[in-house]
Parts: sequence; C-alpha cells; structure tokens
Amino acid sequence: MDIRDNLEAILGRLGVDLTAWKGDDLIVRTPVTGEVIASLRASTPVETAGAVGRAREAFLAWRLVPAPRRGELVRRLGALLREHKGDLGMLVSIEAGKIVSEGQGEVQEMIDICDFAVGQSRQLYGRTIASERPGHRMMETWHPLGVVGVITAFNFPVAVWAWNAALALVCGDPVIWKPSEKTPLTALAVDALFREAVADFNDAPEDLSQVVLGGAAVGEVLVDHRDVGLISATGSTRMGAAIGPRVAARFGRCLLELGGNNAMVVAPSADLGLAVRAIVFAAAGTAGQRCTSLRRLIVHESIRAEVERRVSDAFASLPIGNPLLPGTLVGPLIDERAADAMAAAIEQAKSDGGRVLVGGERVAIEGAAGGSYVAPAVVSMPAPTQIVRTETFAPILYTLGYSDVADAISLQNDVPQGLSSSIMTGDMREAELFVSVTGSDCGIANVNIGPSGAEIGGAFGGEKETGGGREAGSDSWKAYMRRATNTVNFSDELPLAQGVRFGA
Ligand code: UN1
Repeated sequence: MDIRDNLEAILGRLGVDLTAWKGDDLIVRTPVTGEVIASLRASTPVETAGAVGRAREAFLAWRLVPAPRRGELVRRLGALLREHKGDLGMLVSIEAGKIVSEGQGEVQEMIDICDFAVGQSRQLYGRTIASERPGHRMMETWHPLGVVGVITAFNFPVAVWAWNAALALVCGDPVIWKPSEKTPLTALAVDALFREAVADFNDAPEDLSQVVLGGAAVGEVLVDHRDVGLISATGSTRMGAAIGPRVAARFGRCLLELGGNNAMVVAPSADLGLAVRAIVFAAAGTAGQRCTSLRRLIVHESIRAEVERRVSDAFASLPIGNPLLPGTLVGPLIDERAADAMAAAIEQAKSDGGRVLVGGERVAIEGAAGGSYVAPAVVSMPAPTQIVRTETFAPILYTLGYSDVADAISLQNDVPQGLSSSIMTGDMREAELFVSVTGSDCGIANVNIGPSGAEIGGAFGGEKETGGGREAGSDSWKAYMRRATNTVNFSDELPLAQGVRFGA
C-alpha cells in the first residue's frame, strides 16, 4: 500500500479529523520518501491565547478532582494507547522516519509513563516535619501548579508529550501541546485518543488537553503567557536559551530538555562484543537523531584500532533504507537540512585532521528519491576539536583515544552539554568512579550499556547546556506541582521560632 493510502487508513482508525486544520501553513512531508502527506493551518496567536484562557478555566475545575480519579483518566488513555499501539507507532514511523520497531517502542514509552503516572496519582506525598515548637506540627502539601505548556521536537514526537502530560494530568494540571512543525499529525492523533479517553469521563472539564500548531510565534504565546505555570520544552540549546529568560522574566517555571553530546568510554577490560552492539544501537539507531544518541567514543589506546575496526565493519553492514520495511535498521534523516548539516560537520572534522573510517555519504534508496538517507559515519579524531564538542543531529560517531581513565572522564565531561554518558568496563573500580562525584557530569551515567534508550522509571534530563530539567520517573512529578509548607499550632500558646520573644 502506498504511504498516503496507509496514512489515511491509520488516521481514520485513530479517529483523526483534519477538517478544522486544513490550510497551507504547515506542509508536512514524510521523511521516508519526502512526499507531502498533509497541509495544515497554524494556530493564530489569538487562538493560542484563547487556548490558554480555556486551559485556565479547566485548571480551576480539574484541580478539585481527587488525584487518584485524575489517574483513572490517564489509565484510560494508556488503555487506548495499548489498543492503538500498532497504528500510532506506524504513524510515528511515517511522520518521523523511525524504523517500525522504534516507532512501536515510542508508543510503548507512552504506555509505560501512563502506567507510572496512574500509580503516582496515589503517591503525591508530602512530608511531615518535626517542629521545634511544642504543640506544633509542620507538613508539606503539594498542590496542582496550573497550565502546562509542552513544546516538543520531531524526534520523539509523542513520547515526550506523554512524559509531561501523564504526570501533569495526575498532578491536576491541564496541558497545551505545541508539537514540532514537522510532526503535527502524530500530535493530532494523540489528541484524538485523548478525546476518546475523556469522552465519557464525567469529572473532566472541557479543554483539559489541547493542541496548538505552528512555529515560534505560537510557542512564544505560551512562553510569555502569565497563565502558563510551567513551560516544558524539548529541542535545541539555542531554543532553550531563547525560552528560558523569557519565562524567567515573568517568574514562570521552565523544564528544559535541550541538546546532548553523549559519550561512551570503552576501557580495556570491556566486553568488546557487548560494547560494539551498544555502540551501533546508540550511534546509528534512530539515524543518530536521539538527544541521547552516542556521538563521542572515547577508547583506550590499547584497543582503539580494534574497536574502530569492529564498529566500522558493523556500520558498513547496517541495512539502510525505507524504515517501514522489515529488516531496515537505519532510516532517513528528518530532512535535507539535517543531511547538509551532517555533510558540513564531516567536512569540518576532516579539516581538523579527522579520518572518516566508514560512511558519511548520501545513500540513494529505490522508490524514496525524496528522502534524505545517509550512511552512518565513524570519524577518527586526533583531538576533541570544536566540531566534536558540537551536537550535530545525525549519525556521526567521533572516536578519541585515552590512556588514563581520569583523562577519559575529563574528555567525557569537556563539552558544553551534559545529557547522557556511559562506560563499558569489567573493572568495578572504573565503573564506580564513572558514576561517582568525580565521574560523569551528566544527568544520565550508565555502566555497560549505551547512553540512549532510557526507561521511563528514572528521571530523564541533563546538566549544563542540556538545561537541567528532569522528566518522567523518580520524583519528576514535583515539577508539575507547587509546594506549600504548613505550620499548624494545636496548642494554646504562641511560641515563636528561634526563641524570639516579642512583647509579654
Ligand atoms: C529524546 O531524544 O528527546 O533515552 C528522548 C532515550 C529515549 C528518549 C530520548 N527514551 O533515548
């Protein structure tokens, strides 16, 4: 079946009605073939401000619904995602160009966070605190924060919304979603499933979850609006640097998930078979378009030549092609700009003295002439030059050598970004060092697995130019609530803290 027919059938089964979105502001292409699959209109700034107003109204009602009941709505959403996993995953593959298994995996990540959030809805715990005053009790109370604006990127077009929305909803917050201009269809599909989940859920107000479409002008309305309590934004460091100060200027809250430049250290004691498999998935999987993709390989000099050879051989045999076909492991880049950026980065690396060991060239795929297919590249570098310290959103793996593990850790840390990292080693002292205070400075530091492909149970995000936000598991839910500290006096005295005396 051709992509457009397949797409129409999928959108039909997911209950997506594009009538209200017909227009020509967003020309949506599938990276699989480059062909146009939809032409939609953008939300106007006035409409977007209207969405915030309606979300604010929804907040006033939703915050009163008991959290476990709010969890029940997320449970229903999770059930619909399970039911429609095949179709929604395929839509992700069509719109973002992921191989089928990764498209399905992304929907699984949504299901997982829904399950997590349902449990969390009964665990919005505050603490009780020992008061220094007799007859007093202190406690923390967590209250819903307000409207949450979620700005997402093309590369995880639906999972990142789910990390935010599933938690925001159980925390009592309505959500407004601005997806990437490149992936509006997946957002509208999720919106359709949410509407189905909420349809006969009597306690939910109107407009609990809304989608706005468009580019920066639409995002800016959310960013600047005083009634948006939290902006959760995923994208480039440049975007985060623009958003952060604007939200701070109105004393709003930000959760930023920005660029990464993730490294793996391969020690002499590493299981090299395991390492090569981890490297290939992390560097070439998703065509190098995860924020957690492996970009820098820091290998002990004694095994550098062998690792470079084995990784290059593995890259050379990767099946590159139409991501919708079984057997393909590397699909297209999102667009031509990404392919141009990859080519430019490789040129720069070469002029810095880098040697391309494999890949880097454009690949022509039969029946997909308009797609931007590339061969994942391994580039051996003499030093960590500026291009190595820059995130290029494409499958380029730079290799660097080291002789002392402390130097390897310094190399890993010596980039502006701080998202993810890993070490492959059989030496427990090295492993512990890597995750210790003087080890990796990233938000994610792994041992004997690659830097990508995190589960939702842990807090996800990174330090430095990655923005500092944490999403998904652990106690990330706290970002979606406000904390009150309460001191309750149940005595008939009025002792003051710190022993202060005031009057009689
Ligand atoms: C992203 O690329 O924006 O850890 C998110 C991972 C995925 C999420 C990546 N679970 O690779």
